[in-house]
Amino acid sequence: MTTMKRTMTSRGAGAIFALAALPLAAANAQAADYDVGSIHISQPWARATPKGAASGAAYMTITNSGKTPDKVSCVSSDASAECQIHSMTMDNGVMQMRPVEGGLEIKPGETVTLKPGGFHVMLLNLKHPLEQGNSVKATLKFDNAGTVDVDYPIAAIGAAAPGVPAGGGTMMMQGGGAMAPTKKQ
Ligand SMILES: [Cu+2]
Repeated sequence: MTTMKRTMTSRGAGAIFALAALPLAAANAQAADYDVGSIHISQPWARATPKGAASGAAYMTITNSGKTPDKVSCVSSDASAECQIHSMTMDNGVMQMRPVEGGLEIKPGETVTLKPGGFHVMLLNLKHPLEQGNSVKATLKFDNAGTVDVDYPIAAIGAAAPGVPAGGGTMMMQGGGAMAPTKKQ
């Protein structure tokens, strides 16, 4: 499981293309990895949002190779007025999400994956829609490791994973009904 490639793309190259016609477009928006202290962040990505959506979500994998637990919070994002880390749980068949108070803990030696249906970076009060092929930046703060700016390449609306086209029956974030069948992607 440690064959993860460290991919650094030449910045800007992927962002300017309008690759809407290519099903694999999202795979071209390669994500960078980040290291801060003993924290490693891999495969950051975000989901495109429909026009008018109030919020969006971003995801990543965080590994703590240090000896002490760390906690991560989202400080700010260039695309939204507010940024939080949320948990998501199923309560009697209803998806509930709430802010992780005090930050999301990453124990020593632990890897936590933020992904649809689970923990996520919540971008609240979007200033503009998140468009596939662009990227969104967020500043994360780790209590021990410090602060890091992460670029999240934006995948398709409803994508289940980076580079994977939107599939049927994908769970949507809050205000969910907004997922109209769209030809845009
Ligand atoms: Cu949320």
